[in-house]
Amino acid sequence: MKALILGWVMLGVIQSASAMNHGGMLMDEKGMIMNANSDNLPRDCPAISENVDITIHAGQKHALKFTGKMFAFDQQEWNVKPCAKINITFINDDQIRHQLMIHGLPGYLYPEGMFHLELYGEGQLQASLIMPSQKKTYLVHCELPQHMEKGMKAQLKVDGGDGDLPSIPGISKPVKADIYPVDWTRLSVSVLLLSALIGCAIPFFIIVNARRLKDVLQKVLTKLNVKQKQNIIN
Ligand SMILES: [Cu+2]
Repeated sequence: MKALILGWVMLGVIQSASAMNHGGMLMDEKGMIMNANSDNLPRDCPAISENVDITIHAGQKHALKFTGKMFAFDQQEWNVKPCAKINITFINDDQIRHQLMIHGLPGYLYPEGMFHLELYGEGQLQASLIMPSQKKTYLVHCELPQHMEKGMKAQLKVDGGDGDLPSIPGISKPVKADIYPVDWTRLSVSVLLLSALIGCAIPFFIIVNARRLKDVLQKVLTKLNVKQKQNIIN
């Protein structure tokens, strides 16, 4: 009996160690939730206006529809009413780490103005937040190096938002467009001219030598036929 009680106590210790809760932060071996808020109203909200359930997928496959991008969320924009409570289900479809961060929130409710979900690999997390009443566009992104630049950027609008953020895939133009310059050296110009010349010459050569090519082809086919028959006889 003593051993059983000791086992239960040990299990409790292990579980509490693997899922730690430090103030507004919840952490385990799969991921992390920071600054979730499902109860506290922003100062400018007399009540929650609506409950919105949003599922957000993150992963490389969602970037396939955007040229030159490598990572993306499955959607790039969400729109909610002022004082909406958003219940987010964050699903990472990749084997690599992704985050879902929302910036620009009021600091007295969300430390550093930030709501943060993170998954170290495939999996899912759920957390809620309550938006203020202000008509505003919030940045949603993954802050891992190069993930936002490679496409993992979106926007959350409250009351229609106050404009589009730059570089949202499929929505707004990038601040700095990706450029793929050609290095026009003598060699690259020569290769281009030579390729164009060969490309023009090949059809011309085929038309002029059509008969000769036909004869050659027939001879080759005849030889092949003869060889085949010999192989059958042998
Ligand atoms: Cu990411």
